[in-house]
Amino acid sequence: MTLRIGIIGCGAIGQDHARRLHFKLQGATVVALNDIHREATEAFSEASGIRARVYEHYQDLIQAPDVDALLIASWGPAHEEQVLACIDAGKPVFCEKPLATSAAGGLRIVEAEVKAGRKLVQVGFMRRYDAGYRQLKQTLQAGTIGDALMVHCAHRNPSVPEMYVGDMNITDTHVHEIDVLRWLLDDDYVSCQVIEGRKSRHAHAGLHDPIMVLLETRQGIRIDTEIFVACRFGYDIQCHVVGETGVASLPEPMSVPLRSQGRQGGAILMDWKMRFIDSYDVELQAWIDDTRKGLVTGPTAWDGYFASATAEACVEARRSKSIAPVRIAERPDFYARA
Ligand code: ISE
Repeated sequence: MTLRIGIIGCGAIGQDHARRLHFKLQGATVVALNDIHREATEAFSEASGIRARVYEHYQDLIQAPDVDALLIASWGPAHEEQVLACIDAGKPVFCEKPLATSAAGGLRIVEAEVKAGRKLVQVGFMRRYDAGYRQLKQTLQAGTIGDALMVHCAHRNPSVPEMYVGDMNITDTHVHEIDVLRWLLDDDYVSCQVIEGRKSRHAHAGLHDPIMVLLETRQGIRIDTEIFVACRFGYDIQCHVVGETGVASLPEPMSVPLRSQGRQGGAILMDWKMRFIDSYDVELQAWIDDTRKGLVTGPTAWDGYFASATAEACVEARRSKSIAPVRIAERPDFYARA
């Protein structure tokens, strides 16, 4: 059975996913689209060759009898309501991060899913599907560097749009480290702190950039992450795990090492969509395969809630300029770790 998918939110990433699902991956077809910009979506539907039906209201798209599963790539504040509507309709849904923009919103989704009695939600934390992070996790699991003690990370973007302001460096950007490090270390967070660095002259008015976020895990592992979204030089993701007997690092993306014009080096990616492009394919193929079997094996609603609650604690820590506890509700058995 080919999985018939409806997509809510057809901006840049929604369009990329639509093409990926429809033309590149196996076992799925895109049959329905919805976006607040209806005309642009109709134009995309035609120009891309997908030729899916465009719905004015996402509620109608979710209810459509020929839509088996949903992918949500609308803007973050709309996610909670849309995911809840999918659960209500009993349809599997892949939701881009963040699952919800507040801890309370994430918890409402968790509660709705538990009530529905089966897992329907997967969250788009694609770094878990990245070959480099997977190799790093295998290295840690093999015990090659002993137990992890500290982790040093950097999440650098060359620039961000004007609409990226306030705490988005936590809720939109650092949320990736929040999820992937929890998965990598198989641990949960207990406290956090945010330190603002000297402000770069390239940061726009509504944003303090760079910042440093410190997390402490239940096992006492300390994590520092530099988030620098106007770094100008490239899209640069670093992760170095310090263990008892060694350091294991996230592999750099492949690029041709150059010796040329009196210099030695290689290119650095500029576009974040390219850095994890392969992991999007692996992630969505796994989601299609799982959904056809009625399973969710990727990041769950619980993981999405955990990320939103941790991000919220970081925002609180930033406001209070102090170390804030990461307060998490009791995990329902439904989401017990394997
Ligand atoms: C964007 O939404 C992402 O998901 C990227 O991975 C991140 O690097 C960027 O800062 C976000 O705005």
